[in-house]
Amino acid sequence: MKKKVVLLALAFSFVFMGLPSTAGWLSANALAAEKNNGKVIVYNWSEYIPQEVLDEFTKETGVEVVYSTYETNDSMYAKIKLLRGKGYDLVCPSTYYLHLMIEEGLFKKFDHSKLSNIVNLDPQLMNPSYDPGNEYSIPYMWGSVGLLINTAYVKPENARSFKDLLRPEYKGKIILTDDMRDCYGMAMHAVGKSANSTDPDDIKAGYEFLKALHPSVVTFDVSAVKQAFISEEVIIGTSWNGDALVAQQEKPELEFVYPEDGALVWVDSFAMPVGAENVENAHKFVNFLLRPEIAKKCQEEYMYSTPNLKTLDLLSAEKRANRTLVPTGDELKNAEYLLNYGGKTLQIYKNYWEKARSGL
Ligand code: N2P
Repeated sequence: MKKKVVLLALAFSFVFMGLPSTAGWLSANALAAEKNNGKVIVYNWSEYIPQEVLDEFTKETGVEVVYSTYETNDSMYAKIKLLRGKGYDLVCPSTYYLHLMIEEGLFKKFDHSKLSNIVNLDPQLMNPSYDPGNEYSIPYMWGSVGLLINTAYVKPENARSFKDLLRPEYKGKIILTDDMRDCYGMAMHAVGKSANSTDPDDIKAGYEFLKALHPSVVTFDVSAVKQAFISEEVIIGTSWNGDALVAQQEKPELEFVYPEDGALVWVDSFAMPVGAENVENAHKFVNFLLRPEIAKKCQEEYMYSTPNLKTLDLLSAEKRANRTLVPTGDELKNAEYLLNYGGKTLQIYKNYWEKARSGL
């Protein structure tokens, strides 16, 4: 950033001194940044791409990034649907919303010939059932919902599964993710059901769990989870693994647990809303994020798992061995991907969720 300011100041001083073209002195990158190559309008999860990376993209390409953020898939979906896919060039839905939005025709296809860095992505995370060939979605980050505990107060053996949240000693000290799929998914696993179940009896069982848990919950939240743990307002609850790792940097006694009853896994992928106007720049932006060293910057800032195999190679041995970040053992044994379960079932979940969240 500082460097950019210095370069601009230099350029201005040349203009004022009436000197001829500065092309010989300025780097190719700086020159590119002076050209206005248009923009790309990105709507993404908050705390997901560092400002430094956005600046670097603009500096290199001259493309302005118009960037805004959301806290949940639900709010992103509501907006894109309302605008009928206009107004944004890229969004970053999780698996199940991606699935739904592809079905609803809200996205347009990527041109893979413009995404040369796609080869860096882990084949295991490519070609999902809901988007064969990744025509509509390019994985950006992946992670899980598990338990976060403060080991100063919670013994790991008393927090092995989501079910343990019901233990009386946690009453008034619990935070839950304020997101229907993540939170309800946790409840479904706690009662031994699939988080993607469409069976009304299963869904009711999940609701009963949430209802029983409600008196113990201090807050439902997505944006202040780290803070709630750091300030010790809560000592146990559900969390995304990235948030857990970032909070841990400040409070080492925090520990992320992959619950025995099964974590919930998501892959967040970039997709182009059907009304996207800056398609060329959207491709440039995604391809830039797929560069190993750029994906590394994003990974290091927010601590989610990267789908970029070349980036994994660049991480320190300590990081690669961190099972919260790179779950390669038993951690994901009973884990489940959240998938779209369709309109009628969604409504049943929503009705129960509204009630459960209000403690009714
Ligand atoms: C980062 C958002 C994590 C995304 N703040 C969870 N799908």
